[in-house]
Amino acid sequence: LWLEREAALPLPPQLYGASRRNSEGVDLTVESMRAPLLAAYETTRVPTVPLADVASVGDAVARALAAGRHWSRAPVERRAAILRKAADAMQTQLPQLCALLVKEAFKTWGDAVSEVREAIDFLRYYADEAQRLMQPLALAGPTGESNELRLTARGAWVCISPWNFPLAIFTGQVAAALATGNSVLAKPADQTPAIAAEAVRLLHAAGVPADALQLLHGPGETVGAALVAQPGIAGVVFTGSTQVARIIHRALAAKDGPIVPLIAETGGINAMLVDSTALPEQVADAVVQSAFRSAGQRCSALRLLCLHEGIADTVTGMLAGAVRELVIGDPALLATDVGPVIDREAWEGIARQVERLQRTATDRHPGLEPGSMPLHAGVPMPDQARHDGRFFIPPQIFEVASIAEVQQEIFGPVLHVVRWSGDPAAVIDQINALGYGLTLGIQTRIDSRAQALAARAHVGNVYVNRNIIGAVVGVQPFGGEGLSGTGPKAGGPYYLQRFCAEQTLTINTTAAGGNVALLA
Ligand code: UN1
Repeated sequence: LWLEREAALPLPPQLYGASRRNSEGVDLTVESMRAPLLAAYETTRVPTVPLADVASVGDAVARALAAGRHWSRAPVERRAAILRKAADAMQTQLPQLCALLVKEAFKTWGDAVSEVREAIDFLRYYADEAQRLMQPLALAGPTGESNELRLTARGAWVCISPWNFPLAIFTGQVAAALATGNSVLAKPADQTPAIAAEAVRLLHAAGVPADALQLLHGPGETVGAALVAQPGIAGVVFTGSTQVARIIHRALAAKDGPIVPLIAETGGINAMLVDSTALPEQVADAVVQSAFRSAGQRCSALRLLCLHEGIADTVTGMLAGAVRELVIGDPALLATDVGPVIDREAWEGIARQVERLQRTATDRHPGLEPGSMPLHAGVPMPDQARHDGRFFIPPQIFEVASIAEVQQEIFGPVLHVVRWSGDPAAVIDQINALGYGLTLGIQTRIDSRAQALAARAHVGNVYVNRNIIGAVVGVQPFGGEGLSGTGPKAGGPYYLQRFCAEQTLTINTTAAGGNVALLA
């Protein structure tokens, strides 16, 4: 019926992922760099990074403030040139940085290459953006006055970054603060300090003064908390869980002194709505990429697939087949699709959630063994999932009865599926009611429907007829609403403004003002 009323979108060209893989299933982007990547893997070691001394955090802030006074006075062109030089160094070091990401963060090679490129993009984009934004803006005023608006640095920023993009998000936060003339106290995730230390080394070598960018490695509960409690800091930028963002927000609110802004990018229960006009192969490909790539350890990852009942059996059948094809294992092997999750703690948390979902599914379908319920695709959860100190979760798909049942973000390769019929706008309302608002996928061949549903959704990033991960810097600025964060969007044209103070300068150009000009 819809197709009678509305012009259907043309069929897209042949599917995404497939064209990037050769006949052995190897990612072609990575394949073209096989020799330098593997050579770097042989020679790269993961260095230990010293823990910051909590007692000296105050001194670090004082040094950052002093260094920031010089750094902020440097012309923006000079700061931008330094960031571009660091980007060039990352480009040259791409194989070594990738190898470090594979060894320290268990990234697959495909994810590692994408991540280094994203870090480079952040450096270059914020360099360009700072040059654009930090030019004084002349504003119209009454005759006899000149008015301009300018952005200035705020001071010392605390940058707290996650292990899941330990180079790209780390570099993005730091580059945004530095480009705008701020100094930085960077606290990377405990699990991934070495790649952060390497980024800092490259930035220092490119010309960022040592005290203007300091790395303070250590647990959030001690080093992170001490940094946030410092009276002298100008702002905090954080990517991580909603729960930790709340802890930081409360800590900042409880302090005396200036009101300190928080930029937080947090989690999501990201959904994909699929209507009956969608192309099943395209849906299956987008779902596999979005839910299981990076072992589901992206805040953008797909958690909730909402399938129209007319297409649900076809899509779930394809998904079950596609998931069986995924190669799970050592991320250092080029053909691996899904590597381990980050550590034992993460594994235990996800495993507990998977057991709960298995129990619920077995209750709903009495007589079924765990691992054999209708929509439980993938390898059953192994009792002993530890290999070589690595912790694997095979991709999991569970059917649930309603959207409201999915209340918690599971940060791993676990997908919930729900069937719907009737009005798709009501489905969007239920997704909105979850309170998160990061990414949303819409799969439909009705253009006007995609537009209307996107407008109804309270989310930061909507993707139509494609996967919902891998936002590109400067092209798909990334960040969400509600429980998913404060905005502004990273890699977008409004991001840097939040790192700046605004100042207007009004000069009387008549009478005394004119005399001042004459005397000068
Ligand atoms: C995160 O996982 O914390 O679009 C955010 C993407 C990435 C997500 C990064 N930019 O997949």
